[in-house]
Amino acid sequence: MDENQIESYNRNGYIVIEDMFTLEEVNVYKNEVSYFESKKKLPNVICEDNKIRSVFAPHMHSQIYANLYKDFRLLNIVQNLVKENLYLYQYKLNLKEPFLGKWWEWHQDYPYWHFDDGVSTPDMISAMIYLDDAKSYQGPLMVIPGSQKEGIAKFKDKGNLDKNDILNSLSSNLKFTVDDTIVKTYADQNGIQVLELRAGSVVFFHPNLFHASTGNLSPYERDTVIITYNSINNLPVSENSRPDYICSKDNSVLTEIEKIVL
Ligand SMILES: O=C(O)CCC(=O)C(=O)O
Repeated sequence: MDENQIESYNRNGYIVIEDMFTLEEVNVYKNEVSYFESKKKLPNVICEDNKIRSVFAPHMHSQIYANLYKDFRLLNIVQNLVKENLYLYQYKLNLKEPFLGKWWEWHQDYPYWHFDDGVSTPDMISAMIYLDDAKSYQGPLMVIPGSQKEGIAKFKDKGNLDKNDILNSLSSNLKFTVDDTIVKTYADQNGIQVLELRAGSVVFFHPNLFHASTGNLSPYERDTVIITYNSINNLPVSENSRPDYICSKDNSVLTEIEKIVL
């Protein structure tokens, strides 16, 4: 990473590295997704309308995913941005089925990690790897540049949605979403970027960045992997800690794998 890329991440709250993974690599990760189709009963496989929305901790079931989060290309960038020793905090596949895949409302990730898990600073970063070419009609990630500077933004009133129910952070009705007026203020100021990217591209984003995505009404899949890294000096402290597959208890410091044998 050069200084300009680091400055761009600090200003915008995200950076895109196009074609970081080759199509050959992406095909391996994509094929592995089908392993979870028959695993819908597992607690870490989250379904909506009987379709898989997210698979948490895929590395606990798949050697292929167990290698991916240590890939030197990912760790190199994350290390340059967070500047601390890192461990794997959260890992998931977000699968948006053709015709049915549901949206993600405007939200920040950090409130979940702060309030549910007791993480005290946003010294974290997520890497979203596209496993499909994603056009606007498939519901790719949308971001509002610079919105991470708001810190934890005022939440939208979600009526009596139970904030203690962990499932309310996993479905399309999210418990912590950003207040509409704040979203509009930032969108008016900085615009909304729709990240239409090729498979193999990666978005690195800050935990306080406002982001969202629309449903997938297209006949094409929109599969992604999201890996969240945390600083080893920022371990969560919560009395009601969430399951390991959502908030990893394994805080071994990550070291890079140079060449992953697929
Ligand atoms: O998959 C997406 O489009 C957005 C996912 C997201 O925002 C999240 O998992 O927090």
